[in-house]
Amino acid sequence: MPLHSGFVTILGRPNAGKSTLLNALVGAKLAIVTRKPQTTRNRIQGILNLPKKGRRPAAQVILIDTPGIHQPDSALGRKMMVEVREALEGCHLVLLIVDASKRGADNRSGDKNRGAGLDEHVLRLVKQAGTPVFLLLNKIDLVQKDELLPLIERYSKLYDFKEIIPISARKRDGLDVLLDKIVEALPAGPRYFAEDELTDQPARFMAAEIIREQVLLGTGEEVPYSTTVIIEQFEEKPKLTRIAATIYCEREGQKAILIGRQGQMLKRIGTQARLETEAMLGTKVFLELFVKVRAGWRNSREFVEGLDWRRQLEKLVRRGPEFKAKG
Ligand SMILES: Nc1nc2c(ncn2[C@@H]2O[C@H](COP(=O)(O)OP(=O)(O)OP(=O)(O)O)[C@@H](O)[C@H]2O)c(=O)[nH]1
Ligand SMILES: [Mg+2]
Repeated sequence: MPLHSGFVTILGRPNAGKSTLLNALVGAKLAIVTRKPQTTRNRIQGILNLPKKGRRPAAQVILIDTPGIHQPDSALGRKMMVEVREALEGCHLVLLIVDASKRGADNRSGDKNRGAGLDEHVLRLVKQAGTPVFLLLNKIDLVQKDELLPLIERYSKLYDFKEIIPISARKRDGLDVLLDKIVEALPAGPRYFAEDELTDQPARFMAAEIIREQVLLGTGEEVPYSTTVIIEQFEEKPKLTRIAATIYCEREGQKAILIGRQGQMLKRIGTQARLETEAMLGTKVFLELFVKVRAGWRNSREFVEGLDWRRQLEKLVRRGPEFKAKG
């Protein structure tokens, strides 16, 4: 039986559970997850190699996690939506995920960015993609069983979904069925990535995300949304990785919060991020953190573009030979 393969884009409103699903399917923490909406800011690929199982052929599934669909009001938001559209380009299948535990998931309450919508905005994106769509009703661990059928019925009227599958990404419920259906829906195709590859994200960028996750977990109000992390130094030796990173925020008051009384907050962020990075890399990590204010960075297109790790990587590669030539 030929290998089935293809690109599968996970799409949905902020906080629906897209990143949780990516991590659960791949079996590794590739994307950060928090309770705050708009946690994910760029597309993240996770590569899943599946052996043949009964009638299911062997498969390579490339999952793409995306930022939550919202109406952008900043350069950062617009960039996030570009990431969504790019993830949809040329994909073979869309997994549209909604938070089924939210009442009135197709509500028109006026809160555009809230939770589990399946409104015109989302459906328009899906239609543009022009691929088959699975609707995933997530967080069913929070839903009464007898509420599910009416929900499925209501959703099935909104669009010609290829499948409607109730899941709990967090409890890994329904994921086997989902995987079988994904493989079935994908065409026979090549192996796009080597079998030992888990993601296209460089460790350098994942380290920045781990720090950002700790900022999101540790702070409230507008600080999480005004913060970004840039890795200044990333030096990998067999036993020790040296990382220096800057946390950017937009105002002095936010900087004070990030540093905390006697540096307590920054210390906590640093310790937690270091432990996680050590687990990810399998080396000791020496992590140095700085906090800087960059007023209005979210509205600077240039700054936001500079955050794109694909661009950062291009720059590093371009710089590489030059350094060697000098050295
Ligand atoms: N109870 C329950 N909670 C879930 C489930 N899946 C995700 N969550 C929680 O929902 C919150 C958001 O999850 P994420 O995976 O970050 O959601 P996301 O869609 O990636 O969100 P953005 O990146 O902000 O767009 C987290 O607190 C998750 O733990 C689920 O199946 N059940
Ligand atoms: Mg996410």
